[in-house]
Amino acid sequence: MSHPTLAQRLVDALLARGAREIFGIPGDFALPLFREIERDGRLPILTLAHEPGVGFAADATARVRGALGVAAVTYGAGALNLVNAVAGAYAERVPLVVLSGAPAAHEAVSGLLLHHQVKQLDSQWRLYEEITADRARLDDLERAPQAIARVLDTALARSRPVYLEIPRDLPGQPCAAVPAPAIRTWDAERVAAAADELLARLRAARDPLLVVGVEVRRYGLEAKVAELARRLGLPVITSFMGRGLLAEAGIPLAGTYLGLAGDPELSHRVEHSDALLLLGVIVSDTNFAVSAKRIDFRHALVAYDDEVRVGHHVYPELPLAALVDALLQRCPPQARPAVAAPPAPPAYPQGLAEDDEPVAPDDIARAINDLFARHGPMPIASDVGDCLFTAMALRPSALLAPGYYATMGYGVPAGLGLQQASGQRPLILVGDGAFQMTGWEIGHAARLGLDPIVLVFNNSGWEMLRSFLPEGGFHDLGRWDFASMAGGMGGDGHAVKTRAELAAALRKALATRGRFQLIDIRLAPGARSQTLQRFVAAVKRLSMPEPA
Ligand code: TPP
Repeated sequence: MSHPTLAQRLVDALLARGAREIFGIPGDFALPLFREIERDGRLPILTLAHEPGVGFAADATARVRGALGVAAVTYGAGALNLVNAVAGAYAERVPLVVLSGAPAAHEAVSGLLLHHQVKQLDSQWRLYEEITADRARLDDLERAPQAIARVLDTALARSRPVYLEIPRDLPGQPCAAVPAPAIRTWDAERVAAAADELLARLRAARDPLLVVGVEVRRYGLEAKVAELARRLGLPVITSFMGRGLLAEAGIPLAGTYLGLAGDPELSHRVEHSDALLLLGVIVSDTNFAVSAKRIDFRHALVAYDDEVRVGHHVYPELPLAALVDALLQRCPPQARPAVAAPPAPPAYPQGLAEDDEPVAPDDIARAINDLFARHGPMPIASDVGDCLFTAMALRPSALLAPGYYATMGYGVPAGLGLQQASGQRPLILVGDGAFQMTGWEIGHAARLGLDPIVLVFNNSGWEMLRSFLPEGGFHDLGRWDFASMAGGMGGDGHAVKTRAELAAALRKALATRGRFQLIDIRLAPGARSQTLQRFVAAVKRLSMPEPA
């Protein structure tokens, strides 16, 4: 029997850490790696058109499963095309593994410039240093198993992307086994002290609230955090980035904190809480800056990035999972009523008037809420633009979106990754501008056995930017007929102008399985969601305050 190869050992290690497929695009430096992985047969390779799509799709699988997502690319042109997606994964805490082919050692010493080389042979390595939590070059078969284990374990422990470079002469070489996934350890006394202090602060508070953020999902803690909220009687709010969290946890959710762009009552509660517990929340401008009264983080109880902060006390190297377990151990299982009245649950718009009026973004929210009411919620992947603000008016359902790093182009490929990882048919919300970036990836849906429903918010321009700077003529994109393109890519297109047409197209799309459905919603010029309008007004107010 032949000895397992480096590629097989890598596949073993990825499988052991939850990866179930690889999204990728090969090139000559990566062909041996692709060949060996395909021969091995355990991790399917799903190819797409363009590396940004590969990165976003793999990122989505990691977000859905709370496990490693994998993107495989070639050296130089491939890996550098992937940089933006990896940067987004870094910013938004996604354990995305980049496998890049690379020149063999003997090629590196030839003295010639190699194709795809930028400045130095290691220019790519140095670029990736900035956007990954750990890296290894697997150029030494003796050391490769330890290096693979270390790098992959770092991705999971820190929930950040990592980078593995594989010289093209080595994937088929024999290699020893990779160590099993590391079990994380922590200082039990430190965890106990942090949990005791947090609980004391929460119990003494007049109006404690819990805000949940992306780490809760990344570390697979949704059920435990929901149980904690129940036991402590804490009202639960999501951050903008954390929208969609706990949607299926069976506890009431008080909505999403959006500062001045959101529900005024909810914003007031959050901003005046005397014990605001932030679990796994990225403390960023999109999550918090658009607020009239900035949250005073000295009084917040913050657990994020392996650190717990209670006032001026900082507990380092303390994983969120350990903290949540310690808090649960200290709280009796019976649920407690909320200390103060929980904020009123948000009123989600519904009941679309199916008439001949032109469609506005809030009508899309209404139509989707009606659909959810009839058929149950569907998971959603959203791009950046008014579609994401519109998503804030949807009933709670799982949502993937780059709400903090805010890269365009995420929605369509992430929707493919979302269906691949969850097995559930998703809705994809995307603007026409973002669709022009990566929308073509939808043409791969049929080959990959996927059939998402894509809603294109077609307003013929970069409307979100236009709302910030109305006079720019450069926002115009012209009217593209996306509905007509769908057929040529293996799906069905529906052009929609009125509310009645929108409702009918959604019903038809839902009833048609096996082909992607694209609803090309021709929005009236200047039509924007209420949330976007409030967001823009708030940003303008805060960045250009009235003179005193
Ligand atoms: N390039 C990338 C990769 N990401 C970005 N966020 C931007 C540029 C800047 N940007 C933010 S929103 C936006 C642009 C260009 C316009 C989005 O247009 P569209 O997708 O049509 O959505 P709309 O704003 O019309 O709702």
